Amino acid sequence: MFNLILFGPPGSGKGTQSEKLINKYGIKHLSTGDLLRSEITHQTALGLEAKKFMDKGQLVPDEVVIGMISSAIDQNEGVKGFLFDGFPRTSAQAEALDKLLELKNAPIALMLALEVSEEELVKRLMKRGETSGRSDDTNETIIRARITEYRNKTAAVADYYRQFDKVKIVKGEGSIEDIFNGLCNEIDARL
Ligand code: B4P
Repeated sequence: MFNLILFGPPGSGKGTQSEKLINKYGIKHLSTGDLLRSEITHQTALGLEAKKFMDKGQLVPDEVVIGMISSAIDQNEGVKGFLFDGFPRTSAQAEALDKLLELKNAPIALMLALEVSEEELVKRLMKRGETSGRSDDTNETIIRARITEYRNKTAAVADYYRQFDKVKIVKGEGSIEDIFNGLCNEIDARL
């Protein structure tokens, strides 16, 4: 198995690049943001609980997200690998993911970290808010709260993987194709 993490602040292009990466490498996309939004659409108890946090730009509690990812991994036996998008977002999530993958003898091969300036992030998310229908994209205060959550709780996750020499930083500004090529170069060097 070949397991990757696509990392970066909200709006850094994780969702956008994930689509292209899974097509090229044939691995399974697991986005906690998408999984949570699907729970909200289906009005499950988990979704209703998660929405309270997401609407404020806050992270959903670790136990909720870890349980969700654990069952998604179990439901996808036999895949070539996973592309984790938007997960892990805290050190507790990173440690939990390592334990889950240890059981499958398939550790994380690489974390790709997209780097984008804060002003560009806000601009992209406000623009997406015009059409996405996502309540967390429509208001600049909520967008900035998400970026603050990233700085306070998520950025340190890269340090966790850095100690195992698994982090590669890729410039996340410029054309989608150029950024994609930058990501592929790092992956191909590790394959
Ligand atoms: P996510 O769904 O993960 O959303 P995101 O980080 O906001 O977006 P992403 O990074 O994928 O967007 P993209 O850049 O592709 O999370 C939403 C919420 O769910 C979180 O705030 C949190 O509450 C909760 N959550 C999710 N996972 C969690 C976890 N593990 N633990 C706790 N809570 C969790 O796209 C942004 C825009 O930029 C798009 O419109 C795109 O078209 C545009 N864009 C992309 N690349 C571009 C480029 N190169 N140039 C110009 N525009 C570009």
